[in-house]
Amino acid sequence: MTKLYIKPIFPMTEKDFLPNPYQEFPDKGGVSWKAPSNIALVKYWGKKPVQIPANPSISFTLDNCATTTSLSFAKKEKSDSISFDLMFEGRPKDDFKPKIQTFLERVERYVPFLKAYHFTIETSNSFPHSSGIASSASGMAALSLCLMDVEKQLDPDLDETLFYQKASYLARLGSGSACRSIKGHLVQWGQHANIPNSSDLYGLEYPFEVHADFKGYCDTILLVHKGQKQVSSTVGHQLMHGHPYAANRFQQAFDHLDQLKPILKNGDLEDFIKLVESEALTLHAMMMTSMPCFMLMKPDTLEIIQKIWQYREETKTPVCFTLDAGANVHLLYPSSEKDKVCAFIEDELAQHCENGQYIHDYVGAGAVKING
Ligand code: 2P0
Repeated sequence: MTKLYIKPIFPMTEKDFLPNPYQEFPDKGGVSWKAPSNIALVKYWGKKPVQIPANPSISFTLDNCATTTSLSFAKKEKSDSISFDLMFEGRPKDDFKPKIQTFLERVERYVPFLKAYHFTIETSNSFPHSSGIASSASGMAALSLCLMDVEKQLDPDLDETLFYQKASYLARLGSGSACRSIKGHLVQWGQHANIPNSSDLYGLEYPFEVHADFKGYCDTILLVHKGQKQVSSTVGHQLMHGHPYAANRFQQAFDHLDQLKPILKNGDLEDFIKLVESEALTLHAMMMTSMPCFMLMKPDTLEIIQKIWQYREETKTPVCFTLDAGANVHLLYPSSEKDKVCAFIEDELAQHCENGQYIHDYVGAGAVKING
């Protein structure tokens, strides 16, 4: 009897991201993409080589906080190495180059046109560079989409689903959380037995029902501390190796994704708040119990958290916080509460922000191509 081999559609493996033979090589060209930042509800903290998360995560895609990247390319004589110039907000930025170089070397296997061209990468952020908002997620996502756009010119038959999946795959190799900055609203990353098609290799648009309230959810980013972090996320991830609480933490993230399913479906804000705040403080608890230990929260971070708890208790407004790997506080609330919460921010929270600064953002639809 002949056995029929049916290629599984999912899950995708690394090999599925190797390109088809390229059909044509234009001499030069240019592409531009704008990719948003994201804020995790269930956090990625801990990884295995190469950029494989120790636990699954899920994030809201943001809208206002974004990176726009233009990639121009010109064929070169000798195609034996990767070469590029980097401009950040209109000026050459050599200190960003090593990270981009590492990224391009890592992805070269999947986008083997890289050595055929000299690239000029021009990138800018919608948020102030020194705001403490991580630009690596939006930056790597925007650059990966530009690379995929070039690949689409070399392989016009490239399927749209694969285009975005591969963009997320490439972005992950630049910065883990970047793989969640391609698509919109809610993006899940990391294999989970109860989430069909979930993968460690790329982010997935959350496949379950989501209550309408979460689509326009607001995130006001309170800029508590705009300076350089004392400990980078890369080091923080490493410190999860041999961490005394790592196994329990990873299990908790799996469990939280299960628990989120009915919460997101029903719009159950009370349980949403409990889970999201627990995730934020667990992330920082992992930092505080690493060896060596470190702390990224500042006194004003704690003042803000106390005020949020008090305000919620007194007014019953469903507002909560989450934290990234830094001192800034992300204030999350339904758009229907916007007026009330904005007054609360101005009256009570802005005084804890550096120079009184904060950024209003909300859940967005994902990256977009910029037509030049
Ligand atoms: C997250 N963070 O899920 C978690 C929560 C920060 C706190 O992913 O080393 O910049 O580039 O893979 O993605 C920040 O880490 O780390 C992060 P790399 P990344 O958003």
